[in-house]
Amino acid sequence: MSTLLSTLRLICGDSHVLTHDDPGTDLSAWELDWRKRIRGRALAVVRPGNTQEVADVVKACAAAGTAIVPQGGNTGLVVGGVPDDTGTQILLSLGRIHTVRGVDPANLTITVEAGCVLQNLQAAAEAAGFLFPLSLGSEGSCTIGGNLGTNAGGTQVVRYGNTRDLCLGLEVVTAQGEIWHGLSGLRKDNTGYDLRNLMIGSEGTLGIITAATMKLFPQPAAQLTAWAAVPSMQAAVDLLGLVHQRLGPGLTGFEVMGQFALGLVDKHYPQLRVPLWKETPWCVLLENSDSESEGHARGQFEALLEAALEAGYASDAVVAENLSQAKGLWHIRESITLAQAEEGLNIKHDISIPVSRIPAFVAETDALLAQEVPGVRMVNFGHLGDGNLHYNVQSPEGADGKAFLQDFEDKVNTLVFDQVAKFDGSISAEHGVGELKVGKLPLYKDPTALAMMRAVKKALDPKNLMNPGRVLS
Ligand code: FAD
Ligand code: 2HG
Ligand code: ZN
Repeated sequence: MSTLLSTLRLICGDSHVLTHDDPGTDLSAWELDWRKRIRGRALAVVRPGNTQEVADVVKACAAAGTAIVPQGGNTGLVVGGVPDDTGTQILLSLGRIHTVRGVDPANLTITVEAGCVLQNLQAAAEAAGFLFPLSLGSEGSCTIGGNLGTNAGGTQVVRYGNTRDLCLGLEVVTAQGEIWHGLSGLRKDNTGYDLRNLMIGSEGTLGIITAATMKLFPQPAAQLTAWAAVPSMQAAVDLLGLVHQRLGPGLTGFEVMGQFALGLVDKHYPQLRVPLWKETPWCVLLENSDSESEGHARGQFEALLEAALEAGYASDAVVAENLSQAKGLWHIRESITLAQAEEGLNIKHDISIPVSRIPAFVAETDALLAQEVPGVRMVNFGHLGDGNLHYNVQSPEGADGKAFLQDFEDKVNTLVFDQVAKFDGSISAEHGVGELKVGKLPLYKDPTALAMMRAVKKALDPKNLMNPGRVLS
């Protein structure tokens, strides 16, 4: 056994250092990415039990010149959290470090360890009488460390912001194995460079987040959800404007879903009973969180939908009668990713464009793609309230998924990203760069910004051992 592996076993305990040599051990859960695009091979999967063990593991790896890939729930969509295929990298799983360290009700904060599954964090907040608003389709298995690593977005950003906006302080193990004790609950602190925001969204390339202090919010008195059929993307944007005007900060979710995307949910999960989708090119899911009462919320919501129907921004709408119906509607929205995976391999884009320009972007880019890939099927949906579309591309009906990716992935990415640049957008609004977009980033990122990013990486991780080849190549 190598000296490094013996040292890691001493630090974490034999049963928390897993290798391919251990009889009967299957490392697929850590080595295969969620989309089944890439299967890596780790030197070992290492599962430390606390922050000090993480620091000791990082020090041992730094001394051996061995690269580390941090991993939370392995739900990332850009191949950022699995090892490469060399068999030389350590996959560092945060899964055992998952305690809720404490709630400070007066400060409206919760301090939690990185491996805490998002759903468990939401539940801990609720048990303390608060709301932790980050919400993603993967919340049953993604971790707050991964959410911070990717600066995850989700369905409540329009009101509460991204993960970055929800974080006040971090505990981090640096690339040298030092511990930065930055678990501040302060909302104001101007004592120099913002290291917290540098770490958030760095996808494990600058250090390992081991714990975080996150913001809590009062629970709304009532929450109402509506599902509306809208005649065009422009109508969806107009509806968004009306909703902002009428609900103000009460608007907590505004999602758009294209007909083909909903058709996939209907095809693969018919029991979910997708409403209205057959009669309309787009549906919108919107949520109103009210601090007064259910009656107030319902009155406001019904008046809003009436105005939307009258203005022609919506052609039909249903309001969930109760929480279980509302959950059902959200479940349909969250099932699009899974339905698309059932349909076969695909090309994902998590782009952002100024909301006002989305209708023109979609019309123009749809037409260009149809020319480039005859028969292409667009799975277009996402967080319209944030100007963030999942502008996904499914192969033509009956095509072989692997051959489609081989022949078209690069062409399609270039076409879409060129359009995104033309419309002043970003090639990643939520999922990050990972490995899948690392080659494209230099083509679309401001060159001065890219040079600053490289300088930061070199300063904090001079040996390039923290998730190498991700974000920056
Ligand atoms: P992982 O996949 O394990 O890792 C992701 C990245 O973060 C990797 O680069 C990894 O190295 C790094 N990382 C992980 N833990 C740490 C740590 N402790 N310190 C430093 N770096 C770390 N994303 C959205 O933004 N919005 C959505 O609405 C959304 N919906 C999704 C729905 C489904 C069904 C699925 C499968 C994914 C969805 N995602 C979404 C993507 C994914 O869930 C998020 O990126 C999530 O934040 C990843 O968390 P994770 O714990 O699974 O991280
Ligand atoms: C979502 O918003 C996720 O559901 C996943 O970000 C998007 O599947 C996708 O492309
Ligand atoms: Zn999303």
